[in-house]
Amino acid sequence: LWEKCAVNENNDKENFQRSFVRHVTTTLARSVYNIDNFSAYQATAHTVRDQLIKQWNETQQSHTEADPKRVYYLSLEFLLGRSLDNALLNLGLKENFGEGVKDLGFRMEDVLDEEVDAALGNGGLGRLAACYMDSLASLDYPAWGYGLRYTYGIFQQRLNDGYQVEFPDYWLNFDNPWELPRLDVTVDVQFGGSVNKYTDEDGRVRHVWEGNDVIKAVAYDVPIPGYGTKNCINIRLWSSKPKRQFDLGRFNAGEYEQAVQEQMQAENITAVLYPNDNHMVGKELRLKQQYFWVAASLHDIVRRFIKTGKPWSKFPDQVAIQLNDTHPTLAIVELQRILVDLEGLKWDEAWDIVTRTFAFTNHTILPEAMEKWPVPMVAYLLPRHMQIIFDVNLFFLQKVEKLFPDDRDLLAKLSIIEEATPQFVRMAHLAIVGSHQVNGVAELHSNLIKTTIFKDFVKFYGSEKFTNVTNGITPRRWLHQANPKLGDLITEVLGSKNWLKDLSSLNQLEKFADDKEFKKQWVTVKRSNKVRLAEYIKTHTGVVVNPNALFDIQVKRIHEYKRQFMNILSVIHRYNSLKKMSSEERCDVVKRVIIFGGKAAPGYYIAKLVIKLINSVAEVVNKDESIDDTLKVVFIPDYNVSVAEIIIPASDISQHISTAGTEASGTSNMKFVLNGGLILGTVDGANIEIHEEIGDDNIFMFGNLADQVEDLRHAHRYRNVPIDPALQEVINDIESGHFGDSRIFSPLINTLTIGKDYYLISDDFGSYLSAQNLVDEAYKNQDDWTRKSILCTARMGKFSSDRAIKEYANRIWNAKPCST
Ligand code: 26M
Repeated sequence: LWEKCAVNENNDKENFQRSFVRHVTTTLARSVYNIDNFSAYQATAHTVRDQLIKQWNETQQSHTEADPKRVYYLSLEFLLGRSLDNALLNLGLKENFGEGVKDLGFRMEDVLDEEVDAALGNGGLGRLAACYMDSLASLDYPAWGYGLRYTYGIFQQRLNDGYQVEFPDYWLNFDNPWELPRLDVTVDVQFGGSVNKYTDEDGRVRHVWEGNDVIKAVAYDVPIPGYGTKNCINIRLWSSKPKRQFDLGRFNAGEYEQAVQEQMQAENITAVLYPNDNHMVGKELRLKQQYFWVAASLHDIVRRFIKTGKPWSKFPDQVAIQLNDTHPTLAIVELQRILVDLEGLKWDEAWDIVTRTFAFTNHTILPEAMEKWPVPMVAYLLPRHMQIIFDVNLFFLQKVEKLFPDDRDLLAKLSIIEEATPQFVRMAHLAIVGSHQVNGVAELHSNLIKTTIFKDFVKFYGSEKFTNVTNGITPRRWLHQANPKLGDLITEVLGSKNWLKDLSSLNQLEKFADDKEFKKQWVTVKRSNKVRLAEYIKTHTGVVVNPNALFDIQVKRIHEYKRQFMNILSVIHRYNSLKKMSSEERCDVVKRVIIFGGKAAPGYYIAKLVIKLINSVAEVVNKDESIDDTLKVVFIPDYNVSVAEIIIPASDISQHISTAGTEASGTSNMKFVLNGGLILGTVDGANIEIHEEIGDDNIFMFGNLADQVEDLRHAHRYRNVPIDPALQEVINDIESGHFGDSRIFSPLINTLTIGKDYYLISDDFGSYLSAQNLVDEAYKNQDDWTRKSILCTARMGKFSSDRAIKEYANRIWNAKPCST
């Protein structure tokens, strides 16, 4: 009967329109004669949603039947961006639905533009999680993501007098068609209280944790459709709600107001995403978020496993859990607690299951980003977990001692507990000890963690526990969707869309790198993307830029290690050089538009000053008519995934100029090159592997190498290293008040002097300027530049997130695809 009732509609234009109208009249309760772009968006989204739900159901049912090993990706951030265009393209509905929308009197671009971003992430780490979900779905892996459904995503950035101001991102204001509330899927999560001991019937001492605060986790499922497959996977996001059970005693005692207050506290837990990127803040609420999420997710995972009726010993054969950085490390402790306290397994047996289940990805070696939590805070919120952590540490250190009997230093260095006052739990140490594999995110980074922050663990475990999986990006969003014209051109010349499933087949473009006609088309596409960006810049900043100029772009979170400061200092240098030239000399200069974008963490004072400096420089340069439009400087506000989709396809050059050894990988570098943009970059992160793939001729690399950084810093600290003369001139220029009251910028300038130039801007400045000159020279030869641009795209196959996910599946998870 169920099957007979199921409507079998195909997705042609007419069926789309029927569904559209039905959603307008019923879901939206509006008249079809009176709908705006936003309603058209909602009606289209709901039609796509219906389709997603069907495929989601089929996929999940088939996975339940086949019962393969599952992969769970635990990430506190999923930076998904918009969903409609992505779903239309992945499901193959774009054409029919596009025509359907057009017939009804709307432009698809306008409809798509109504959607607000799902911005539940800060930057690289969160966007990586989103790309990985796209690949997991597209490659038919039986995988789920687990995260939090923040009421407020990453803040919206606006500019006031050149300063960043933050506004709350209340993204759920107008309904979210991309989530399926599962009000029946809930988990009670406890906090605080105490631990009681008892002896069980086998005579073993057992522990019971009695929390004094219980909060309800409610599941919201976000379907993630694969490209070119029926497979549709799930991201389960938890939202915190108060328990409906009231404490009658309290109400009788007249504590109504306080009781309501406490209920409201419950909703606080998932209220807001912490806006720090690569920086740890030790806020208690953040730790509560972490446990809330981990407890709900593990309960869900364990519940699903128990339903299969398999014995606990089979758990690691059925379940792989990937920890996206240390944020979910408590999951290790929670699983041990479930197995030992609740399921009654012996400690060693449980610990073996735990360590065979988890694997951990490290995303940074910056010391300020390393998570550590005060022991008193953990003990107060999670008393039983603190005991388990101490026991895990004890047994671990006993093993260390056995292998290295007289090395007390080594014990202190490896310990999960930092012996300070108060003590701290080092989450990375716990994550390493509780996992079977630890990986970095690019070759250099994976080598660095083995020789620096985790070197003592290599000594104990051997180096096999540590591996590399170079990051990747999804070509579906970052080429097909963001750059439809280039996507079409590639499809046309390669004769199929196969490259979207096998990115290495882009190498067939190489043979067109000298094809006149093809190059002309390539240039036309790039130019139209630059026009699109120029229009965006005009509307959002008021600055008019010339699409024939070289577009030079640095967009990423603002951080000292990423050195946007060095970039703007070099812009001042360029400006001063241009001013010194005669107008005849300026005729031969390559025109440049230098574009910045990115958010600073709200409490990151120096990063916010960098934004102010960029805007102050932009103001002076852009209104200076004496330089004949040879230079424009733009700061695009509120950089996010949707804005990235407009910016990235329009670059000639993008900058990835972190101090060597500091940027674990970078992923926007891959997006730019995939779209035929060249890189100006340091020998850092994935730049190195991109260089290896695309060759010397197609990238501009400069600066000191990672292995020189320590010595250079030492020199700055203990010797009087003179500042690079060109840099000194620029500093003098700022201090002369050329860009407004220079006192504003002293704390920033001081990082170069009093601050000992920790990020080595002075050391790299000379080679940076030389590399910039090479860029100008190369751009003068437009024909050769186009050749380079084509070869860049052609050689990016390695950086598909499909390749990365296959590596995780084969080398870390031991998971196989399972198609529906
Ligand atoms: C930690 C504690 C408290 C609050 C916030 C945090 C926190 C949040 C995000 C710490 C780090 C966070 O992200 C780090 C990150 O994005 N790392 C980047 O990861 C990318 C994907 O692997 C890499 O490409 C980047 O190089 C790396 O900087």
